Amino acid sequence: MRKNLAVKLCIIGVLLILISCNKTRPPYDIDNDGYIGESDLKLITESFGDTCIGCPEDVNNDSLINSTDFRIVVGYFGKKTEDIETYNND
Ligand SMILES: [Ca+2]
Ligand SMILES: [Ca+2]
Repeated sequence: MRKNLAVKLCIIGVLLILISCNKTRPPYDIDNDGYIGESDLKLITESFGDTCIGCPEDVNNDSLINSTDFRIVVGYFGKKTEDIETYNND
């Protein structure tokens, strides 16, 4: 009986982990603080002109940190990530 309960709790735990792992921050919340603001723009400015694969400052994922990334973040400036939309890893 206890073994069945443990198995059920384990399955529920795995499902909760899978659901929570499928949601990620929006790419324009660079510092992942839940808010699109000055700190995100500052991070882009500090890396402006750099080439980088997988860097959070490369918002549009083209391996270059430039004005395109800056404009995308400016477009969401002042918003909370929870108010924008939910992103999936798919
Ligand atoms: Ca932020
Ligand atoms: Ca870019």
